[in-house]
Amino acid sequence: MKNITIVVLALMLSSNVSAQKKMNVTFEVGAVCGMCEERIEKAYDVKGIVIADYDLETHQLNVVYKTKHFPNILDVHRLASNVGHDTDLIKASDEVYAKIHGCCKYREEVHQCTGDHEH
Ligand SMILES: [Cu+2]
Repeated sequence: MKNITIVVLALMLSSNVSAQKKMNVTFEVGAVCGMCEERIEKAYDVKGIVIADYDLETHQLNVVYKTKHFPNILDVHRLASNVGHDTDLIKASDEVYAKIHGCCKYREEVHQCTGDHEH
C-alpha cells in the first residue's frame, strides 16, 4: 500500500514538472504613442507569449511567457528591441530605430506627433 502511494506521488510530481511553466514579468519599454503600443504588442503576438500588455503611461510592458519557448529572459526583451523599442535590458539598434515612424521617435525630446498621424 505504501509503495502505491509513493508511485502516485511520483506521478503527480513528474506531471507537474513536465507541465509548461509560465513566467510573469514586467519591464520598461520606450514608446510615445498608440502606434508604438500597437507595434510592441504585435511583436509579442508569437508562440510562447501568453499575454503582452503595454501601458503607455507607465511605459511598462507586462508579459506572461512560457519558459519552454523563452528559456532566456533576454529573448523576451529582444522581441521589443527587434521592432525598434528599447527595453531596460536591451537597446534597439540604431538601424531599426531609424525605420520606425517619425512620431514614434521616443528617444527624442520633441515629437512631431499631434495624435492625428498617418499610419
Ligand atoms: Cu509611436
